[in-house]
Amino acid sequence: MTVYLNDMAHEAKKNETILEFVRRIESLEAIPTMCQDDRLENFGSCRVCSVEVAREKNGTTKIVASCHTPVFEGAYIYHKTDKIKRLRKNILELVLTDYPSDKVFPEKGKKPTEFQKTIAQIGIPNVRYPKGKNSLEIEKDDSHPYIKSDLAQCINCYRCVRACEEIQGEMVLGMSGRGFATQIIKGFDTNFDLSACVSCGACVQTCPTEALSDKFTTKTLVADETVRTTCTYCGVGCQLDVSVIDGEIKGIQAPVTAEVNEGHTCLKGRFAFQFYNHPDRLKNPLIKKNGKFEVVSWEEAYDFMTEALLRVKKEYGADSIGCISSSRACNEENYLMQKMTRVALNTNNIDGCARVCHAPTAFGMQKAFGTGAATNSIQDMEETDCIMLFGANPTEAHPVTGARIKQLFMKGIPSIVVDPVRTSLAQLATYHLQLRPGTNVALLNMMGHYIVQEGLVKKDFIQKYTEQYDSFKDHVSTLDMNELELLTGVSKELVKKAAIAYARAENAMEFHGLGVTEHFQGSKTVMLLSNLAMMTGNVGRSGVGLNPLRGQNNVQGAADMGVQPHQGAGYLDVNDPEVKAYYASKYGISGMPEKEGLKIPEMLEAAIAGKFKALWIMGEDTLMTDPNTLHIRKAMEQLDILIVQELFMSATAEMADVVLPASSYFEKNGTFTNGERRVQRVNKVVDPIGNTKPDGQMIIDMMYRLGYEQPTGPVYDAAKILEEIAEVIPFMKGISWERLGKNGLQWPILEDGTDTKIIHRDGNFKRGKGKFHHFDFEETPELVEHREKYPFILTTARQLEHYNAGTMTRRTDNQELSPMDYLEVNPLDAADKDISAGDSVRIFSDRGSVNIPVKLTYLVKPGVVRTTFHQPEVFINMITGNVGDEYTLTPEYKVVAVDFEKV
Ligand SMILES: Nc1nc2c(c(=O)[nH]1)N[C@H]1C(S)=C(S)[C@@H](COP(=O)(O)OP(=O)(O)OC[C@H]3O[C@@H](n4cnc5c(=O)[nH]c(N)nc54)[C@H](O)[C@@H]3O)O[C@H]1N2
Ligand SMILES: Nc1nc2c(c(=O)[nH]1)N[C@H]1C(S)=C(S)[C@@H](COP(=O)(O)OP(=O)(O)OC[C@H]3O[C@@H](n4cnc5c(=O)[nH]c(N)nc54)[C@H](O)[C@@H]3O)O[C@H]1N2
Ligand SMILES: [Mo]
Repeated sequence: MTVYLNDMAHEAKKNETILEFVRRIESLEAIPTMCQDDRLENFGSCRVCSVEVAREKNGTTKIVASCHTPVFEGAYIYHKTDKIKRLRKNILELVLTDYPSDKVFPEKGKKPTEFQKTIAQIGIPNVRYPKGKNSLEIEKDDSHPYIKSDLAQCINCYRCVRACEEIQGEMVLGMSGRGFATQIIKGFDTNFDLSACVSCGACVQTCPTEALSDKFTTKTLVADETVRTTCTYCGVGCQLDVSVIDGEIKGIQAPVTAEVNEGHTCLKGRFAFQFYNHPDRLKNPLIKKNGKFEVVSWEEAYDFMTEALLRVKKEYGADSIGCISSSRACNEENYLMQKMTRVALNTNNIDGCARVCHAPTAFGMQKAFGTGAATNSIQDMEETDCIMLFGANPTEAHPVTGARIKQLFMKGIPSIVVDPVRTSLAQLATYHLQLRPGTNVALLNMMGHYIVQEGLVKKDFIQKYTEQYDSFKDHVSTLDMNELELLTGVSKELVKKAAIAYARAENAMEFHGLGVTEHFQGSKTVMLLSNLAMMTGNVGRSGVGLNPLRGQNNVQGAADMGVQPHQGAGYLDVNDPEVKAYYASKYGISGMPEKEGLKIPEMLEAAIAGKFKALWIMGEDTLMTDPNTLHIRKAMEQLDILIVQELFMSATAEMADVVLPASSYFEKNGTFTNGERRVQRVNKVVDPIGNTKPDGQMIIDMMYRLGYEQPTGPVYDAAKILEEIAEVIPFMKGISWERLGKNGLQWPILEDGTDTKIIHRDGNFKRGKGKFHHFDFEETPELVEHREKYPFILTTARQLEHYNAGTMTRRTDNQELSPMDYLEVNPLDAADKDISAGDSVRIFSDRGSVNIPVKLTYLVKPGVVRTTFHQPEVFINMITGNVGDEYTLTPEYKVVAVDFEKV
């Protein structure tokens, strides 16, 4: 359509606002704004962006707010007439009446705020009115460890209120009062610390003044440098802009151009960076001598390790050595770790955190579809008509994705949450199926049964693209719904309604988490979730699919790189002779290890049996996070040598013979792969702390000592290693450091660099045909054996403020926000046991007991208790058990038979 800007004809886009149009044609500064933020709904309240518009040349003009007025055919727009300039100045004058006069200009040595830029753009008016709001006493709020408010600087633009609601989906901020007393309030007009604020900082980032700011004053910092990198915490993979002054990190903002997080991030990404130069950081290599750690040189540490590893290899064989790689470290480092294990130590004993996490997802989805990764992208959410969230709690664990899901739930999209806990998303969902922990298979069989019964299956899709449907159908059709209703504890009518909602939706999307995988029947559950998608044709286009919310920042990547004992880089089967020959030729060696390797629990068992002697752990706090601590400790004590690469003296590092100090992700280059297969750059922000080295460097150093010359040379260079990865991994042929650019690429990445948003498109399953499986529900041995004596079910999960072992988040102000793990108990159970809020209990299982403070809540049903596993003061894994998924041995952290008593 043709639109005229100052009488010049231009092509305008459909649905464009006048503001967008003028900014596109002229420049971002063409029209000043105050209440406008591209990420928020247009608001049109401040009128600073006003322009004159006429329907014809020289026609009568009307003044409109350009931010919320769409362009129209033949519009004549004038954006810098005298009338408009006067109007803007008058508005600004009124705003400045209520604004501190000493904040009109930027402070010395600071960047101007957005509002200060707007003032400069419009020109400072002469303020003729008496002081309004600012004649009142307005207190500053310093109660929160990260976020501050100084509402004297508030210009009532509502951006924070809208960001809180529209981006984060919280309604913590609001506006209250009238006239001069109008002001932003938190919660029921408390300070931040007592409000329900989730500390995401969206309000701080959007606030155009310093009415809301963070304690690092990130917005107005004049940084020497701002480096874009990828967050180290969860699998969402947020992009961060990190500001550096004098070689120190001073603040973090979320870039609005990031495809993954679009200018948003959670409190961990934005604020929890103080761990990186915490005094506790390990700075030198350590060797334990006579039970005490001594600082040694890198040479001494390497010599000691080389000697010990070669000795163990000679005495007990290569398979008595094993390595645990790190999903916190980069792809390049994980690639090197598995390569070193296989080519220099000559064993397939390499494993990683997926073992205790999403291994059943990889296994189950490979069985059903052929690929063990998310079928779709997070962005697809915008195109779905139904969301099923199965055993995942993304508002705590994947907060940026969680916030997006929350927006859709609040807008009323048909939604199903399957979770024994009434999570914040369960509270908003259309259907919450609050099952007994451990009964996923039974519940999914019910859903399958009802979808068949209601005739809602997509016969065409099933016939063309899948196999084994009939046996699945026959199986679920004969099941007794009354029996399963009793087992799961969810009314069959409710399950039926949810199943129908899922099956009837044009496009339905599944997201799942550890509530699926960390179970005795974890892999089976994944296969049944795959069935649900296939039987309703929900695979292979946008807005559908099976989307595991992968956990660690680089757990997807670690697996892609070959960090598992049965598959090498790119998931090729290490038992296959052709694959062996392929890797041997790529790695330039004569042959690959003979046998498939051991999984972590098998390594530990073998250690206890005296057959496994050397364990090398990179970035995992196995003692704290693997189940049944005493069992792990016993295994570690049997080792001849335990090597740990760490940032901190973790519980595991305490057990080690050699501790190597690693550089954190701020201090090195590489890539992380997020849960939607997107490989993104990790860019070095600051120099390595102390005498630390990137993990990749340590591994290369050791490769040489163990007799293997890494072809990319003795210096860890992420871009070069990425070239080697492109050579080895078939689905990464086209990857390169340059091509990754700012927003990364989603694999498969073709030779020409094209990436892939959706896999198994149009029924083209990676394995050929999608495969149906069917299973009966089976009670976990944990309950069968122990429930008489320990009648409660403990389920363990995570909380927003802390990350896994807590080594990092506990060394930030997040510890102030959340100082403890709590046991959540239903008040009815508490009453039975004479326990009140604030009490501590001793909780015990067949493995041991720990003390923990109690929180009373109706979010768990009677008979179920829940806690998190972040605080070593509690050390909850002392009581978790050894039952694991039948196929992958992933521990059943989600069902532990326990009892508890007041202490
Ligand atoms: N803040 C924070 N974020 C994190 C992490 C962290 O430690 N802290 N860790 C990261 C890691 S490693 C991972 S893997 C992800 C995990 O992220 P999620 O998969 O969301 O993990 P959890 O919170 O452990 O468990 C998810 C849900 O499963 C439910 N559940 C328990 N038992 C059952 C069951 O039998 N059936 C069903 N349907 N549901 C059940 C729990 O109640 C819980 O709400 O988070 C990542 N993000
Ligand atoms: N009870 C219970 N236990 C659980 C779970 C549960 O739900 N319940 N969840 C399980 C799951 S899903 C997971 S993934 C595991 C996670 O367990 P871990 O992998 O042990 O947890 P993290 O805290 O992520 O630990 C990683 C370690 O790496 C270090 N680190 C960080 N960055 C780097 C780096 O660049 N290099 C090196 N060398 N080290 C680095 C950190 O200091 C930290 O100590 O926990 C499992 N444990
Ligand atoms: Mo995980």
